[in-house]
Amino acid sequence: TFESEVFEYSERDVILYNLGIGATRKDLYLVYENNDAFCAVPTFGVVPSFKSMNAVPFGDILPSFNPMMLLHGEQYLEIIKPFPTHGKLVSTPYVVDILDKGKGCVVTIGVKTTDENGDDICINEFTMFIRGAGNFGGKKEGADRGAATAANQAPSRKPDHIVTEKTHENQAALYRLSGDWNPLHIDPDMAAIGGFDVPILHGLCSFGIAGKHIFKTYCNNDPKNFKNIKVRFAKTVNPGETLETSMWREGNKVLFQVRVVERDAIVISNAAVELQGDALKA
Ligand code: HDC
Repeated sequence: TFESEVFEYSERDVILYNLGIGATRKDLYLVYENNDAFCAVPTFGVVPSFKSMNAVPFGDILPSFNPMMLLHGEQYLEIIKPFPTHGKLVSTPYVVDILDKGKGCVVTIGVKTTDENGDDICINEFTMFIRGAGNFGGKKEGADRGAATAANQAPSRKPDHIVTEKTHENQAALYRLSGDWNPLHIDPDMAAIGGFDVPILHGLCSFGIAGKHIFKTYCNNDPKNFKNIKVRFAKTVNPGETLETSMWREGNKVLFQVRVVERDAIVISNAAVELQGDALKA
């Protein structure tokens, strides 16, 4: 394991996160602390772990590491206890797997987050795809870790629900204030080093937007109904593009994918949310 980091937050951080994933003044329960149902969209669970992720010494794990070649490849988040709207949480990262995919190296870092009493709050798995860092003679396939590695193939039938949302040109500039300060998402010169024409949107911003669509559609706006979420970031998204989330309910799972409408490109694939609680009755 790596160093633990403490993340102390207030309602302000919850509102900032919700705004960063496209909540509006009309979503009072997401942007107004005095609303009775005020809560963080459950994908907020990635935020407390970020400080600890930023401290992971990738240069020690991977020789000649270039941060601009790192892309977020996949994310898994499991919520054990819904987040308080303020508090102090402790996150501890650890290495889950390092894979050699030839054209890239795939590194998965797990992060366990607990509250002040030591009770588990959530577990994340961040999978990073580091372009050009493969062919080091490592293993090619990881272990089956259940929901964290599920293939989640989108069914061929028509989606049960589709939600479309245009992101804002300033979406990445706003989202980064929730803790991912990576210059790839704001600095045109750094984005160019990574091979991009413009700073790209955070994977976890699209993840949050899609997670919000599923939360609103299937969870009756109650975080207790949202168990876990897993996605693959299949293609990059530029701030300003329109995201279309297609959802298919299959038992306790909502399989989903996200398409950029302007380019007809699937940007999130192999994705699902597992429901629990009252959401299973519907
Ligand atoms: O899928 C390609 C891609 O571009 N995806 C989009 C990536 C993206 O936009 N991510 C979000 C933005 S970046 C970001 O948000 C950074 C953030 O700030 C970081 C936060 C993390 C904390 C940091 C702390 C410092 C790409 C380039 C990833 C792969 O595409 P290709 O090169 O075409 O690969 P392909 O031929 O399809 O597959 C090769 C093997 O790799 C596996 N694979 C593919 N996509 C993957 C992936 N593995 C994990 N994640 C992905 N997204 C394939 O399965 C294949 O493996 P195998 O040969 O075994 O089948």
